[in-house]
Amino acid sequence: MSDRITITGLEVTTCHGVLDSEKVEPQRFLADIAFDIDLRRAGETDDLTASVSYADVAQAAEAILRSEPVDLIETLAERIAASTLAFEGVESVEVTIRKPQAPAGVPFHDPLLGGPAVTVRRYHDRPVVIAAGANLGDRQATLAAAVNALDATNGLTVVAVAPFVETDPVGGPDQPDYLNTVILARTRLAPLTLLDRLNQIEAWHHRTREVRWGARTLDLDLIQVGDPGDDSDLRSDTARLTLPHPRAHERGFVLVPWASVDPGARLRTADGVHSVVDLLDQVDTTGVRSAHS
Ligand code: PH2
Ligand code: MG
Ligand code: MG
Repeated sequence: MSDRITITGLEVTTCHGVLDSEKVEPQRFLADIAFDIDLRRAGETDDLTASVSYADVAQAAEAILRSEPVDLIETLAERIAASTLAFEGVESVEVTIRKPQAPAGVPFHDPLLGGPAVTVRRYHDRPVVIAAGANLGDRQATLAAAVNALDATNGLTVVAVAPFVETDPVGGPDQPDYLNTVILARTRLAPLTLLDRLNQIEAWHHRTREVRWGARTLDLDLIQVGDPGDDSDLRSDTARLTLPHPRAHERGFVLVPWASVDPGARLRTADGVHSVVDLLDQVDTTGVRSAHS
């Protein structure tokens, strides 16, 4: 992501430091925060909810600088980085903490911006599960191309791809059989940025959306972002994105390939976190066959 919001020169005078004298003599601490976030939608819609308010990020950082004294500016940088990354949409962050009046036993030329500083860079690295399906055109070639396009995405790395399965169509009008798979990846991208990318790859394959659940050259669905095993999975219920996917737990064409590529996988449903293998026991999988290619 090449978009970025920068907050420079947040200043708090307080008592962080290793030395006893620093715990009683306040000195200046300066924070610079730069975070990467997809700003296209905010720029197009003029809507703050499509971005992150720099005021909220700055005030959270100020509160960290003002809280109980700590020994290290590393600790301040780490805490501010974590606080900034927790804002929805932020993909990565760089935090610099300066301590221009630090008692380092040497003279510093510039009393405002001289002295020591630490910089930390932190980014999300979340597991993501993507379901892919195709039932028009060269399904095999389309799914393979989609996997390549995903792996070529900046900020996303494909980890594993389930063996393709041939499946009876579920719902919708009369239509050809599907080829389905599940792709495991890791990403620093925010879910909506990922969704835009999935839609872009679908569009490259001439995906159209006339009929709900109708035949399609390529369908890429976000199933889960983060890990429900440690409660780090993202939950979303907006017009554009529901996470985890609201129907994944009842779809053999998602659960079968997912369990085959990750037998330990877990999925959150309305009544809690379940192993995908257990969910598979509850669904009819007679329409799911291995695809011999
Ligand atoms: N996708 C749908 C609706 N029905 N059926 C199968 N077998 N495979 C799919 O990928 C599929 C479906 C809507 O996305
Ligand atoms: Mg779908
Ligand atoms: Mg879809």
